[in-house]
Amino acid sequence: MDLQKYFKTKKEMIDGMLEKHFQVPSESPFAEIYDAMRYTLFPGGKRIRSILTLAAADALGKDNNTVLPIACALEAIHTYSLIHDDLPALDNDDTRRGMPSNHIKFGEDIAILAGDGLLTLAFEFLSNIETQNGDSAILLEAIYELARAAGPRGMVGGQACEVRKRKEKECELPVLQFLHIHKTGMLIRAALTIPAKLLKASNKEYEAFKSYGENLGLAFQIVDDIQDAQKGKKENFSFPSVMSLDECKARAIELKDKALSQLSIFDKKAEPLRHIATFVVERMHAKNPN
Ligand code: GRG
Repeated sequence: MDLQKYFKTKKEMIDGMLEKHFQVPSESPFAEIYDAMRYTLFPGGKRIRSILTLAAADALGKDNNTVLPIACALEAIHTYSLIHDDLPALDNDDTRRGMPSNHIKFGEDIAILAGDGLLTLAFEFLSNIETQNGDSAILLEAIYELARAAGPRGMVGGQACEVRKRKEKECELPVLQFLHIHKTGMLIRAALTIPAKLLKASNKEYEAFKSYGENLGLAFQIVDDIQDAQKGKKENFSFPSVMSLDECKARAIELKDKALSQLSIFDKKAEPLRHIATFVVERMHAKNPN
């Protein structure tokens, strides 16, 4: 299949829906906070989490429109995490995707609020979904899943552990894995499990998505670390700081293969998910990755 074409089509759907949520007239009292949120949301990055959500719906043979609010919620949370992560109190990064970071452009005060706004909007998008047959119990489960993945026992918890560990300077592999499974992996896993919940996947399908997401999430972080190391960036809390680059690459491939094996219960409708796993890991060979 043509994965680039698939990405383009899905990105257009996601961006189209996000645009609808992020329009506000310039004379509105909320224009500034919307400007700040839009600044990091558009054009955005790879949209990998939201595309995974649409690919999960495809694998189940379900309509993408039903899960588009989940896709938007994930992009909103991911964008908030990047804005807050760049702040002086955390990573203190002046640039993001080759542009001034949000706080450099809008100031720390508005950048903090832009992150808060995006996080809150994510739950607005999800709770506003119209469920088939008015099944609000399923919607509640989906909202719970997102809160759990993004919160203090998920992404925020992983980040908090990393902040604490950074003060200790050293980090061994099991601790590093724990941090990244939470910081990066939980949101990627949620990109699969939330649509599974909402689309009433079977237990077997849900578990397969969950494991695919966990393995892919960790592979994604290892590949990100490999790319940073290849650009000459030496990070203490990265996989190349505890393993050789060859060992990191072998581990990423092993995780990808594990992710792929979870998809054996699905038919060819899961081809996009299979190709995405390969794409994520092959990026470690790219000369100019984005
Ligand atoms: C709650 C402040 C806070 C942070 C949570 C996710 C996170 C922790 C911080 C973001 C910074 C970071 C580099 C995290 C590692 C995960 C990762 C590789 C993020 C980049 O995701 P991509 O590659 O980004 O999907 P694009 O630019 O494509 O959207």
